[in-house]
Amino acid sequence: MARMLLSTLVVALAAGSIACPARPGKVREAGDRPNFVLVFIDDMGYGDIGAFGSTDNRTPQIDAMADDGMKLTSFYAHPVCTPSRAALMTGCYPVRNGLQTGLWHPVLMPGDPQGIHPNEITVAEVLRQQGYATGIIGKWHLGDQPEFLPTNHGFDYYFGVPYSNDMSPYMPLNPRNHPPLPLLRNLEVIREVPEDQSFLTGDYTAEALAFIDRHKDQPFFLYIPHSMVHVPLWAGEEFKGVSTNGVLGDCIEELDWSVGEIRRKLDEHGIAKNTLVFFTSDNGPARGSAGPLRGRKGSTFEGGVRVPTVAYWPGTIPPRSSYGATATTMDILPTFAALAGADSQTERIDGHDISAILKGNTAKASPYSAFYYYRGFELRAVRTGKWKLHTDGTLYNLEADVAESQDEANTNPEVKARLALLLEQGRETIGDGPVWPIDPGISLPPTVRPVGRIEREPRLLIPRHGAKGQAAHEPPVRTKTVDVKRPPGYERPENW
Ligand SMILES: [Ca+2]
Repeated sequence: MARMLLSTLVVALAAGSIACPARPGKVREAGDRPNFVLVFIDDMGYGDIGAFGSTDNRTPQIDAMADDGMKLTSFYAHPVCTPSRAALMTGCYPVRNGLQTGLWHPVLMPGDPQGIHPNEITVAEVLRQQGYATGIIGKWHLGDQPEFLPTNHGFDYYFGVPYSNDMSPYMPLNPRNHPPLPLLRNLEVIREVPEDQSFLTGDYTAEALAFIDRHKDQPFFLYIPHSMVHVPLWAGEEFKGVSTNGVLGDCIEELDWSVGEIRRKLDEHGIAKNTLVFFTSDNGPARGSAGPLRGRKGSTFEGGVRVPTVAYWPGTIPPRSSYGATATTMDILPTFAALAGADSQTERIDGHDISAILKGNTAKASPYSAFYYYRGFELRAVRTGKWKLHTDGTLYNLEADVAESQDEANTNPEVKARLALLLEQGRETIGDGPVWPIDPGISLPPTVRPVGRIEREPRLLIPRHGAKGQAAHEPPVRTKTVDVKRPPGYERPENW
């Protein structure tokens, strides 16, 4: 039945003809399917909030939510923005949907001809099919051509910056000649984001609260992928200088305020008990703290991918609870789908329904017999239980040594052999290749579904300014969409 529903959805999407289901305006009752608010911070490290040990940043609202809900302490994302968001939206390893990198960079760039394929099924599409109102306020980063934008992938409403906030003309040197940073409402550019981005978190929060106001009487899914704390860091006027940790601390205090406002709004409407609030980050820290973990953003050490995660649903998630086994952003789709009454567990999904864990069964073992760490298309490590084997042969016991400092490969050869077998299975069933699969001569395994790719010349959302400041100068983004050579400025970054 679910398979049929999903294949019908695929056909409808491929035809570009999916219609919004009718939504009754009845008053919500206890026991109704829950609303979902998914707060996704950019580049927030494992050690950046008080509930996960930060003494640099004050986060009383998020900490209170953790006290009143559940901390997930081995919760994984992926090393950088685009693959991480692809996994979150589709419940799959990003290598499956071709979004393990952008075409010319570890993430999608403005005017990239690639993006999320129309046949991919997003959590928003699954929930909309169940009658949910679906909104995204913030950073999308799964393609900026119209076919790839959120309102063509299951979201009724979009407000935000479609990719990273450093893809602007104001970054030092701007080596890639980025066009002005656009702010969108649905498919329309409503303004150019100036160098000063201090309004962003405040405007996102206001939009999120207004979305809740509009949809409080029906099931809704509100996805809030904040642009902060990706650089450049800009705190709102009321938060400038409030922290003892510089502008990063100011931004984190503002995000904490924003989370508190969401919670206050749910209380105001009396829908807190009908709403699962899920707070996490898209990858490890760029500027912040990974706490006790080794590695940072971009790395497949724990610090690159293990993210601070809190789930809050009063009356359903037990207060002061904690889950320490492996769970991941890929679980969001199947978990939300299950709670909304849809069955999405098909061969397309790598994630698992963790709703029983969230409801208090925290003694439950991880649903992952193996979790795989990828950098771009390259398989770098596997975790099962407490053990993690890197492809360089180093083995770590994450329960005893979360910092991955003591290689135990020599003392545990049987464990190493068992995990090496899991790596082989991952290579066969998910894939493995170079970090940059676009390099000429590389063919992808059949496990990789096609990435979305437009055939025409891509367009920038805002025409690039001319070199001497004249408006509306838009040279072609590239000369040939099928040419895989990187344009100048898109060289492989160091350490990739
Ligand atoms: Ca990020």
